[in-house]
Amino acid sequence: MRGRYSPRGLSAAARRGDERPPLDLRSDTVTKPTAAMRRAMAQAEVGDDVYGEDPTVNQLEQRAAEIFAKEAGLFLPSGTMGNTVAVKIHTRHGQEVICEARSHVVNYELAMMAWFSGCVPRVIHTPDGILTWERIRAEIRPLGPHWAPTGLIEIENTHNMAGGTVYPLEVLEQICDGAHEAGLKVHVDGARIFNAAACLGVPVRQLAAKADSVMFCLSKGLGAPVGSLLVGTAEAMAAARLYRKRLGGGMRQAGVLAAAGLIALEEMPARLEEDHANARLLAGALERMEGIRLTHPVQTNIVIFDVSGAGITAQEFSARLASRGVRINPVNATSLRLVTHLDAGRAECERALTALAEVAAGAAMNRGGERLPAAAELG
Ligand code: TLP
Repeated sequence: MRGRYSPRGLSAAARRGDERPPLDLRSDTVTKPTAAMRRAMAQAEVGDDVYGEDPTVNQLEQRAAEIFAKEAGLFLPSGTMGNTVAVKIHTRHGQEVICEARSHVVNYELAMMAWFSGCVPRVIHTPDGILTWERIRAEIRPLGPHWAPTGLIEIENTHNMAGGTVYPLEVLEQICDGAHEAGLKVHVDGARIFNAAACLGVPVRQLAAKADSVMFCLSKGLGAPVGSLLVGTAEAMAAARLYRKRLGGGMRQAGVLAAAGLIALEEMPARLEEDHANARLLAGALERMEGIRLTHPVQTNIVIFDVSGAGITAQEFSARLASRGVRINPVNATSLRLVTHLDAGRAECERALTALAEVAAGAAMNRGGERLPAAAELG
């Protein structure tokens, strides 16, 4: 029953008398809509978007297209659907999609490029998530007696699992120029492209200029509760609209979501540097903790660090941190990812630092000792 006291439901932090709600650094997807977003949602003018009659959705799509200097935009419920639809409009069944080995489109979208578009990924391993035209060119395949032809090049900017890394502008341009000369399209998974733009100090339209389509998320660093956009040519977006419907993404009075999205799009990019500064603060301190190693230089709002030197698994590190009221997820057996965002300001990040330092110091103390205490004992 709701509200009933349950000691088992309490975290160790709460049992110690720390009543603050857990600090959630698992992702920038966890942010709650701001008061301004909630007001705009309540007041949004709406219509049936499947008929193209929702004025707020139409406004959001138009603004996205303007900001990215593309002909048209399409509002979708998620980034996954945006990438799925983009792969579909640019490819035919039986083709390959060239992408980086740790990209979201390969690892976290339930094989949608195979399921919906009949394509397979041709992955390129990189140390930092950043592809170059040289590496891509070597993987392009023509149709042959044994080969599936390349249908599309997909790049992720920022690259999530490489630690929020950013494509240098000239690398992006070389990829797009090379691809176009080879008769191929480029789709950018720009879930966090505003973070990339903030890092480089350039407008997103410059990062998007030569790409054929860009997907970006309103529901990550920009703080909206729901939604992503795909931008590109009017013809491509008209095709994408039909695929969105096929996937069940035709929403009706979606203006309530688009209203929050407009605030995210117009007002939130300007504050992303705060998240980047907080990520640098956390990374700088983590680097000095015994047994901890950053896997990449931190450029944006994502910090990935390896704890194997502390003699503790990523899972155990995460559990011990959770018992101190801070949530972050492992990305594999030895590394964890933390993501800064709108709902975790400087004070919260300092609180996270204290917890991280305690867990790292506890692990270091036990390293070489007889037994690592379980998270529950530390609580
Ligand atoms: N990323 C999520 C998880 O799915 C891993 C996160 O917490 O970072 N492209 C990129 C680069 C992403 O990071 C994500 C989400 C998506 C696409 C998909 O967006 P949604 O969650 O809206 O489908």
